[in-house]
Order: sequence, then structure tokens, then C-alpha cells
Amino acid sequence: MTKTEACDIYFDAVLETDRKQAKDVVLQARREGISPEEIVMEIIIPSIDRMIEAFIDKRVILSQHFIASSISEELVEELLPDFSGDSGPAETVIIGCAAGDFHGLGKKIVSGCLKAHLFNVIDLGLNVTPERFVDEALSHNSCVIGVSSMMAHTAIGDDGAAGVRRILAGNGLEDRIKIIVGGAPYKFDAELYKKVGADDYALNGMEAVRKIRQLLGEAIRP
Ligand code: B12
Repeated sequence: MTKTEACDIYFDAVLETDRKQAKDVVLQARREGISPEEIVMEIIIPSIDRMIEAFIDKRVILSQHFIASSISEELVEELLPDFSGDSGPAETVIIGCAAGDFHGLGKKIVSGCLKAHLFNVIDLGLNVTPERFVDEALSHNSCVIGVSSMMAHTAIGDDGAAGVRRILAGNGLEDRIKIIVGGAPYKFDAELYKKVGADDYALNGMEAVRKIRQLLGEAIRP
């Protein structure tokens, strides 16, 4: 089975909300030597992208979407521990979805990539307030906060990265704690991260690893 064939079978399975078939194709891919990273990046994520097109064309409905992404989330969760890591620094990164945002899959993938590269990741989950992001960064002595926003208003609004920036600025923490953002709105506007007060953005988990390493190099520890 090629990765393209696996992607087709996986897509059909999630489209039919057939959890067993989706899991079977992942297991078969693993048996055939496709790595967990390739399964996530080249089979599961492209299938979600195809799902998006189907949703836009009105070939699938929201509940199908929801089940498809829940199945994908579950399978990604199972694959993440087997990602191969390299020897990155044992730094702590705080990550979560902006307040009002319940799209967790992308964040989970980023979190998994960071863990695979030996970062200590504190995943605050969905719907996280700016205050909580900063409190957790301070209590874990973390120099990077990652804010995931999948919707325009959670990216641009005051309760997202802009709110985190406001608190950092108000407390003299801007040199110490850096902000990285990600999610659909940043894919469409490469300058958006600056407008919301972030230090950088990343389009996927692997890029997040590289950019977070850069930000850690720029942060000034107390
Ligand atoms: C699946 C999905 C859902 C699922 C979410 C399930 C889940 N567990 O996550 C469900 C069905 C629940 C859902 C609900 C809703 N959704 Co929705 N959803 C999507 C969809 C189709 C795909 C998102 C996804 O999972 N992508 C796959 C992942 C792997 O990609 P990703 O998230 O982009 O993540 C990658 C990068 O962005 C980056 N990244 C992500 N986060 C971070 C964080 C950091 C720090 C870094 C560095 C990088 C990074 O790395 C990731 C890995 O590669 C998008 C469409 C789209 N174009 O994205 C709409 C979309 C985001 N949803 C949308 C909407 C409107 C909604 C609802 C309001 C619908 C409704 N009427 O109820 C609700 C809102 C719920 C809420 N309050 O959050 C809109 C937002 C429109 C806008 N302009 O604001 C979109 C764009 C669809 C559309 N075209 O209209 N949704």
C-alpha cells in the first residue's frame, strides 16, 4: 500500500465515520513500515484537508466533520508517543487554544511534535484565557507560550495572543516570555502574527519545533 492509497482509504473511512476502518488502515500502514510521523503528516492531515474541501462543497455536514476529526484526534494521540525524537533542550513550552476556540487537533499535533523533540509541553487544552497562559508560563518557568487560533475572531480578538501580549507588556515580561501562534487564519495572512502581537508563527508542527528553538534563543531568562 502506498501512502497515497492509504490516504484515499483513510479519507473514505473518516468520511463514512468508520472508526474501525480508519484505525485498520493506520495499523496496516505501520505494519508496512510507514513511520508514525508520515502517517500523521502524509495520511491523516491531508485527509482532513480533503474533508475541508468536501465541507466547503457541502458534500459533508458539520457532524460528519466532528466525528472525522475526533477519530483523527484519537489516532494521532496513539501515534504521538512513537514519534522519533532528537536531543532538543529540555525546555518547557506552554500551549493551548485561545479563549473561545475549541479546535484542538492542530494544537495536539504541534504538542506531539514538540514532545517528540524532547520539549516538556504543558498543554492547557481548549478555551484558555490570556491570564491563564501567562500564569502557567510563570509557574513553570517557561519562556514560550503557544496560542492556537482556528477562527478569525479568536486570532484577532483581545482574548487571544493580543491579550497575552497585553499582560506581558504590562508586567515587564516581554523579554522573558515569547509568543508563537498558529492555526488557519495565519495560513492565509503571513503578517497576521505581527498584528496580534506575537513574536512568530508556524504553519505546522515541524516548523513550530524549529521556530520555538529560535525564540528560546532570544528569550532573556531572569
Ligand atoms: C475540524 C473543524 C472543526 C471541528 C473541530 C474538532 C477538533 N477536535 O478540533 C468542529 C466540528 C468541532 C468545529 C467546530 C466549529 N468550527 Co470549525 N473547522 C474545522 C476545520 C474543518 C479543520 C480544522 C482542523 O482540525 N484542521 C487540521 C489541523 C491539523 O490543522 P490546523 O488546525 O491548521 O493545525 C496546524 C497548523 O495550523 C499549525 N498550528 C495549529 N495550532 C498551532 C499552535 C501553535 C502555537 C503553532 C506554532 C502552530 C499551530 O500546526 C498544526 C499542525 O500541522 C476548519 C477549516 C480549516 N480550514 O482549517 C474549520 C473552521 C476553523 N471552523 C470554523 C467554524 C466557523 C466553526 C464553528 C463556529 C462552526 C459552528 N457553526 O458551530 C464551530 C466553532 C467551535 C469553536 N468555538 O471553536 C471556521 C472558522 C471561520 C473563521 N473565519 O473564523 C473554519 C475555518 C471553517 C470555515 N471555512 O468556515 N470545527
